[in-house]
Amino acid sequence: MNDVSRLTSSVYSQALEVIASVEPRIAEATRAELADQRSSLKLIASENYASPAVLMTMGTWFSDKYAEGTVGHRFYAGCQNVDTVESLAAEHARELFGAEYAYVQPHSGIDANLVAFWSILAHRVEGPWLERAEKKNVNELTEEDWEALRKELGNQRLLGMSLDAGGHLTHGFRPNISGKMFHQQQYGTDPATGLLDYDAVAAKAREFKPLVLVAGYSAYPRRVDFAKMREIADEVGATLMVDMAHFAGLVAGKVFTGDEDPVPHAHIVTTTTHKSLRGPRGGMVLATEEYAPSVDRGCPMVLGGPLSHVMAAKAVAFAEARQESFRTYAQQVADNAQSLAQGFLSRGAKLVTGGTDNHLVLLDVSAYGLTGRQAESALLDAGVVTNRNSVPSDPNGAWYTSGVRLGTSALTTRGFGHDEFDTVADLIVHVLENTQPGTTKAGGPSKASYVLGDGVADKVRAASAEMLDKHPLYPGLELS
Ligand code: DSN
Repeated sequence: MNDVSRLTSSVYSQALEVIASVEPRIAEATRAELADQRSSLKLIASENYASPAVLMTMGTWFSDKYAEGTVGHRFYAGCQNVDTVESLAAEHARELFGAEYAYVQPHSGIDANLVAFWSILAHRVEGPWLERAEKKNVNELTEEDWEALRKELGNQRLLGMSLDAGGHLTHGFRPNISGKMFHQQQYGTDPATGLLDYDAVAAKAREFKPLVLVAGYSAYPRRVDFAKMREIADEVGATLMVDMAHFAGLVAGKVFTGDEDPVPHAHIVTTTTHKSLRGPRGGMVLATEEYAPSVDRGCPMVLGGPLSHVMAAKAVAFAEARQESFRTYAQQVADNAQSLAQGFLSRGAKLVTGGTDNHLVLLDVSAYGLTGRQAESALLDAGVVTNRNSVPSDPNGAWYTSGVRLGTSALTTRGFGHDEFDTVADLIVHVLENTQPGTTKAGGPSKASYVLGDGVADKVRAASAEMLDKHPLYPGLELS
């Protein structure tokens, strides 16, 4: 055991004792979570394992400090240390991504997207409206002015990728606030290939003329040409907003460069910090100087007080991501996704778009006669943690779905490589080939229940354990 593992073991063991002295069940659940994460194949494409340094940074007294506002301009006294933390996190983020401006306060990806939407509305709609009305700020508005401004703000257009094509809820999906606050339209993918069709996106944008064009995805297994998306945005006068939550680690690690790097092309880029980027749970907005002043007003306009302890952990994670070893990691994430995809294809599985060139694959489980929900549950029984996901034009909707999404970020952190991911594909296919759809209580076909063949779960768990033991999670961390 090296010094860091010894210290980590000692810190966590003692911390759990302190927690147990107040609420032992939480200490127990924390131990159980570590055991579960250690003993399962974590393939959820939006999850990872943050380093002990990142995790520990979140457990401090920075949690107790209110700091609404921005660096040097707070609504509370005593924010000198939070200012240090937020400045460092933003500096690391700007350097890591080559961004003009970084806003590290958002608590999640959805919060980051809300900040971005509000910033675009403030910069493109509210500001010019106030100028036209010859008002300096909203304090000068009469009730009639407010009504007129609300109409203007509430009638803006957003074009984003549809959820079943791989977009995110916040990209204009009707049930989400983004699909209600904006007059929205969605672009999909080519029905024959499952790939983005830039000409079709451009045609839709020309006809719809959105204020906001959203690019980015949470379940599209391919790279995006952001230079092309910017051309489309410029042609129709839209602001290009890219949600890179899923692939931020591949951007930071320079796997996606040039036209595949959103930062030089988009006006605003949003992300989470905990997926492929491997930081604490949280969000972030990167922007051009032009949008910086409106983004900077995110809190308290849209966000509650920043989580200072999490901003500190973001700074630590970004410092890690600036190391050469993170580039090696990011490349391995992409290479492993290739291995996983090839592993499936060579065993006759059906993948949306026929493969991947990022960190995720989308497996169409209808080929096994299953819904995504049945497949997800059967895989979990066998210790394989995934999440069900819609496939394009999914006949089973967003709840039952026909797909399972799998990502390589987490197991790559544990050290899995080509051979292990080929075995992972083999184990998953084995589970799916040995799972039958169940029936409802009334005897009809069920979209949820399933029957997993005898001995399948044990066999898969045993094969997984061999690989997981070779690549331990938090090596050397032993809780007393
Ligand atoms: N929860 C994230 C994901 O799994 O992709 C996005 O909301």
